Amino acid sequence: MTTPDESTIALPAEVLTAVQGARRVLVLTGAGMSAESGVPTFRDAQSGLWEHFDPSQLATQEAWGEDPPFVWAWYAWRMQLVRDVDPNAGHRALADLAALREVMIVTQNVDDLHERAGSSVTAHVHGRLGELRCADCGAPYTAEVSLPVEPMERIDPPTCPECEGDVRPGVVWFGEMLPDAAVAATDAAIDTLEPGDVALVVGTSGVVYPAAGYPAMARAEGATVIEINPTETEISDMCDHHVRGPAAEVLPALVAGLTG
Ligand code: BJW
Repeated sequence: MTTPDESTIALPAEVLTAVQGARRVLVLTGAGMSAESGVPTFRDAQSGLWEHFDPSQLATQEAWGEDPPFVWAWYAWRMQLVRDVDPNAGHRALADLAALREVMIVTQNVDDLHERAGSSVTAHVHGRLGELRCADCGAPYTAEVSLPVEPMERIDPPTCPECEGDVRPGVVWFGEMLPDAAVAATDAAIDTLEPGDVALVVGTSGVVYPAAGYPAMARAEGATVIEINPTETEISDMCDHHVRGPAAEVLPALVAGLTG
């Protein structure tokens, strides 16, 4: 876990002023939010067994259709990895921010680190790793699954007790629709924004739609859009302000600036 060093973060005065003046803060998070917890970002080079595989090809129905045990083994490994890490200082800062402003978190992340830090999440737009369901009949699968201690190349997915289909992770693969409830909750959250409110766009490359369109939707409601990311992204141009630093340092500095 990263220890925040607020002194290294140059928080632009206009960023602090914008958040100070906001009634509501919409927080749109991507994989970079969990990077400092030790969860690799989606477009980072993968390691070990999966280093030769492109995650954007593994996260598809086609990959699952071709080889469910291979895809399940990747997800089982990631479930195990997420279970063993902790929320970072950025997750905790967002939980603290909720005591100061109305905070609505919409995340593309399939982990549960916001919740474990104490935040209530408005929407997981790409689903959740732990919400398993049958790939055939859609029945939720709630039994314990055994997770590998070491990565394994193939693991048979659990079997659905209703129809004997393969059980899959409750995530949204490319080409699949986002969950209706998550889309509705996100639209409703964006609709509540008014001029003077803020959208923090944290740790996303802004390449995957429709999520990459949410910052522009927030801006259309009058919100000031602030990107928090060490590097420039596909959506940097439409953001009002940028803080080029890691989430686990910038977010604690932002909350400290509001309270200090
Ligand atoms: C840090 C940091 C630190 C690092 N601190 N930051 C419009 C135009 C073109 C295409 C489409 C379109 N609309 C829809 C599409 C198709 C497609 C799409 O977007 N394709 C594009 C890639 C071109 N979208 C879909 O298919 C979506 N469905 C859909 O639209 O349904 C309707 C439809 C159906 C059929 C046809 C057409 C439309 C579904 C998208 C599902 C995405 N699913 C995944 C996998 C989830 C499961 C899993 O985890 O395995 O979601 S893909 C993957 O990307 C994952 C992520 O949530 C998502 C976004 O990634 P993210 O979070 O941005 O991570 P990275 O790794 O890309 O970036 C990390 C960032 O963090 C970087 O910028 C770093 O700099 C930064 N960073 N350290 C802060 N410490």
